Amino acid sequence: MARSVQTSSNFRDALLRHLTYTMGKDPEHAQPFDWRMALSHAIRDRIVDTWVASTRKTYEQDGKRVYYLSMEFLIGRLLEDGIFNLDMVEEAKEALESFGMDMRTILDDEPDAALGNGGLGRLAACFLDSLSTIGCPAYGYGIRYENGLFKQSFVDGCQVESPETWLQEPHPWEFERPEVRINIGFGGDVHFENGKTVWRPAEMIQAEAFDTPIVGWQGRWANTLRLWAGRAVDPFDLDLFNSGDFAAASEHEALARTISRVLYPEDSNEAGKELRLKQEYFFSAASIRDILRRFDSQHNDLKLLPEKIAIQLNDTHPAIAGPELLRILHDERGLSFEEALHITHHCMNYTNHTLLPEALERWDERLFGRLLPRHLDIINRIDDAHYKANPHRTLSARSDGQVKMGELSFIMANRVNGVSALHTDLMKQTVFKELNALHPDRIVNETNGVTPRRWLHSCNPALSGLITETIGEDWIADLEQLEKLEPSIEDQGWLDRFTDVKNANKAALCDYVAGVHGVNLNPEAMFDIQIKRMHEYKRQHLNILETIAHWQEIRDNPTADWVPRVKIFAGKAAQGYHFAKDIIHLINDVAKLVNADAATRDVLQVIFLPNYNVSLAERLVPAADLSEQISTAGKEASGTGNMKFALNGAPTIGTLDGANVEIRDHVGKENFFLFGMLADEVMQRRMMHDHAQQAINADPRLGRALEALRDGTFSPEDPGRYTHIADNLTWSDYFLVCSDFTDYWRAQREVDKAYQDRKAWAKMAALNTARSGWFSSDRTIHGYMCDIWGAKSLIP
Ligand code: 26M
Repeated sequence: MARSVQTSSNFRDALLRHLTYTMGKDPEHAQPFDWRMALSHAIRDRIVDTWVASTRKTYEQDGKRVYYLSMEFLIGRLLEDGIFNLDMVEEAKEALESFGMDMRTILDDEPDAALGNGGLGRLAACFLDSLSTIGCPAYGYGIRYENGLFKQSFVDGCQVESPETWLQEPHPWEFERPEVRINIGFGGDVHFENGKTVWRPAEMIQAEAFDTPIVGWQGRWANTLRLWAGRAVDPFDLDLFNSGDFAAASEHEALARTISRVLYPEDSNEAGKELRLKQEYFFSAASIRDILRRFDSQHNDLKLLPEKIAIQLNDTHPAIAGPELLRILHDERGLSFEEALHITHHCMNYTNHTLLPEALERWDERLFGRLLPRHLDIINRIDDAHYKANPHRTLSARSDGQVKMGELSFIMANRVNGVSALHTDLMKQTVFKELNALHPDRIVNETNGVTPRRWLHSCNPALSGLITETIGEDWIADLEQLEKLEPSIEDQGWLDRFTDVKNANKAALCDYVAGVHGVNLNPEAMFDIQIKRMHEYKRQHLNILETIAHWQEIRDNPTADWVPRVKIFAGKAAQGYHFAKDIIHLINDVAKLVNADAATRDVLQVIFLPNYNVSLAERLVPAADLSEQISTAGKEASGTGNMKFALNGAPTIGTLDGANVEIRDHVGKENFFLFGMLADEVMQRRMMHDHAQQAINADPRLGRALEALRDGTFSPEDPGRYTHIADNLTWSDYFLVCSDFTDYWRAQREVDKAYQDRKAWAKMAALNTARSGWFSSDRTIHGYMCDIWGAKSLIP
């Protein structure tokens, strides 16, 4: 692709030009914000060169295009990403320094684009990076939320949410496309006119496109992320305005804009939110229109559709795209229902990201029918057609007065995939058991991955440098080359440098935590990190209970040879998820007491860092010694944080859940601290009515830790604060915290022992890096291209 070769002085000129003419500032008076904007525009110019060339080539070659539909794209910051992908780190740094500016300060000024909740949204962002690196012609479609995921802060140790406002300052990465506006209908009724079915919506909202170029490694290719924003079709009611009712005149616009106002926080407790369903249809329908418009500009035979496009549904959130495509082909384009269904089926694919029953999307059919009456008819007909071909009652997309988005997606899709080997097996055995029996070839596995550009090269420049010095730089786009590091791991000198890198990353994290939170962490201690959304199945409470028991044991015998640890937590809880919020409060209360305890503070510190997001993860992952991946087996579909830690040289303490299974297979069982029940043992154990009490009776350490929750040790001002957590664990414990506690304790003591032998530990850590190459999202995307999409790279 066109890569303009320019000297640093040219880049310095470009920077100054944008500072002057885009920002209207004199370097003498420019603030970090002005420099960031100038730098972003200068970098963006380079990206646009590639972007235009890629788009042109996509049209010329007319290969298959991939459309990734996702409610969430958790992309984080874009400036650093752009600089690294264009290989312009030194140029950018020098240019800024020539004006007396420090690049780190400028990069850290950028707010995160937090347009996602967690793993699902971050996966979509890694996939965009890999699609562009590979050169697969692809478009991401989603929603341009004005407010991303809420900001988290702590007041007296409790989570407090506040709105996130990333768009309050200008966002330099997007291009508004006022010419791409699509009207989306809601409600109304369905008529028959001249033998045709016509849906007459009662309400219209306009979707306006905003495009962000996503550039791949070395700027060889760039794809488009197109996000839709809500606008009023008729932005201003002139009659009302002329009559003097100014507020009512603009009400229209305000209402339409609410559709893209806020990202719903992942919240399985809250059912049936109408605005959520409207958001889902809004962006799915706009995307389908846009896809068809692009297809029509190059083709005139709808039968070619499955050959020219592949649509990937990122979970069931965009599932309504299936019936929408079918509706347009049948109602508007005049294909027979059967033909429309056939074509739709061969374009659609669906990724499942969770087996948790409470997270499977279902809509009340009255709400659904009120909002999307024609789609409800179509879903009935899809069900009928499926039923006729395969008579079976329990499989329908509509039953019990509900529309079941998982079943609908499965029935519509040509391929359905899970996100790790274990998860895919469990899908076949549980939620999709009967559908899988009917369509045994439909379910495939595509184990998740992470982009090595962001999650090693850019977040851990010191390790990236050491790796490149050792094996050359080809690993960045071909991560399995990391295995070439293995011989060096036998070399003590090399291993010492690997350890130096880790120590420097830990020191940098200590500086950050001291500067921002005023807490001094012990850089000599093992950094033991659990960062992810707060959820009972992820078992942050197992971690803190073990921490409590450990603290109690240290107090019993303060002079023993304890291995110093810093326990680091971060993660957000959904606003309505009270139990998860109470666990945050507990961890903060434990931290307060333990960090103040003179008898233990040299060997044990606990900290919960607020407002976990992508950029905080980029600081924490390179500094970790130990990665906590301790979900109840069978519950974590894959996990992707687990991969980031392994790649950055932090061994895992974990259960055989999700992709942990495959990580352990790759890094070797001697380099992974395994504990806990297996997925089938979990199901067995749960049948025992007194599983928790048995576990408590068998392990005095567990009993004593629970007792400390009950007696107010951590909340003397409010002694009853954590009784309900202790009670929950004693009397119900659905996620089997108690039953796994003893084995977790054992594994933690093995970690201590292993960490004492620093040379052996360094080797284990380095082997984790060397053997994690398979977990690149490039490998995952190649899998999708070959098994699901039938798409090809356009980079020669
Ligand atoms: C639901 C209703 C209303 C609002 C939001 C939601 C919702 C949003 C996101 C529900 C679930 C959502 O995400 C599920 C998710 O993130 N799953 C994770 O997907 C990752 C990528 O495949 C896996 O690695 C994780 O194991 C899995 O938990």
